[in-house]
This record gives sequence, C-alpha cells and structure tokens, in this order.
Amino acid sequence: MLDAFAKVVSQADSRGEFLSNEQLDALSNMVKDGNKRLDDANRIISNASTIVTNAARALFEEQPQLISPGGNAYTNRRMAACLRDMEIILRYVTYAILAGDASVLDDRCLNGLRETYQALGTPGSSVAVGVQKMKEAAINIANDPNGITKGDCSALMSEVASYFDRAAAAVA
Ligand code: PEB
Repeated sequence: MLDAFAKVVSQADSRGEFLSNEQLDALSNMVKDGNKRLDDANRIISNASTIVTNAARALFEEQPQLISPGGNAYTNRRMAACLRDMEIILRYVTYAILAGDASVLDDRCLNGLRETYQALGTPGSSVAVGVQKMKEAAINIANDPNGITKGDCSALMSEVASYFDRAAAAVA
C-alpha cells in the first residue's frame, strides 16, 4: 500500500535517482491542495450510507431482476451482502482519495474481486453499475459549492472519478 509520496520514492529508488522536478512539483501541488482533498474525503465519508443506499436503490430500479425471486440480491442475506460490498468498495475509494494513490484500492479490494464474483455467480457488470451510481452521488456531494470556499476542484474531481472508474472496470 503506497501513498502519492511513497509511490514516487519507490519509483525513484528503483532507478537509483533523485526525485525529478516534475515529481516534486506534483507533490508540492498535492500539499498545496491538501485541504481540498481532506474536505472532499470528509464529505464522502460523512455521506457514505446515503451514497450506498441511493446507489443500490437506483441499481435495483434499473435491474429489478436482481431483487426478484432467484435474483442475486433476493433474500435479506444477499441484499445485506450487496449493500456491504458497495460500502466496502466506497470505503477503499475513500482510502485511495486520501492517499492520492490507487494501490490501496487495488491491493486490498479489487485484486481477485472479479474472480470472487464469478465464483459466487454474482454479476460483476451489475456491481459495476452500482459503483458508477456511487461515483455520481459522491461527486455531486463532494463538488457541491455550498458551504465551502469556492475554488477549482476539477483536477481532484477527475482523480476521484478515476478511482470509482477503476473499481467498476475491475469487476465489469
Ligand atoms: C466481496 N462479496 C460476497 C462474498 C465476498 C464478496 C468475498 C462472499 C462471502 C460473503 O457473502 O460474505 N468481500 C467483498 C468485497 C471485499 C471482501 C468487495 C473486499 C475487500 O472482502 N449482489 C447483487 C449486486 C451486488 C451483489 C449486483 C452491488 O445482486 C453482491 C451488490 N456479494 C453480493 C451478494 C453476495 C456477495 C458476497 C448478493 C452473496 C452471494 C451469495 O452468497 O449468494
């Protein structure tokens, strides 16, 4: 598990080189915009259960077969497992946002997840739709200009989006 700092250190060390100016600039910008990152993660974490519940509801509206008899989220047990899975994925996305690096998400959540769903007979493509719905909700909440100092959050928002896209692509 790496954060944005450890990542460039490990890359530079494997080449036996000092950090490049570009790497230092990127880290410097990350520090400069650090409060945006923390605020953003805080907003997503504080609204996690809303994000998960609304995304799951939207998924089941689009794919009602999942909650019909025989469906993959039919019975309370499977429904609970489904909501739990979405929450786990969202939790690792928030770790990646804080770390500024996807490796925690890759190593501890996504690695082998596609194969797990295949073995369970759970449709990964439906999980991916649920993740995309969490992305939309999380970005709407994190990018809401109300109640915060206004500024440019576009780079951070596309980074946040990339972690959700990565999770969706890993199971689709
Ligand atoms: C991954 N999910 C399930 C299981 C595991 C995971 C390992 C099997 C064991 C169990 O049931 O607990 N666990 C989960 C995860 C990590 C982890 C992400 C990462 C670290 O450790 N069903 C649907 C939807 C989807 C869904 C498409 C969006 O219809 C999920 C939610 N996951 C789902 C379901 C089960 C499951 C298990 C229904 C139960 C499957 C079953 O027992 O039939």
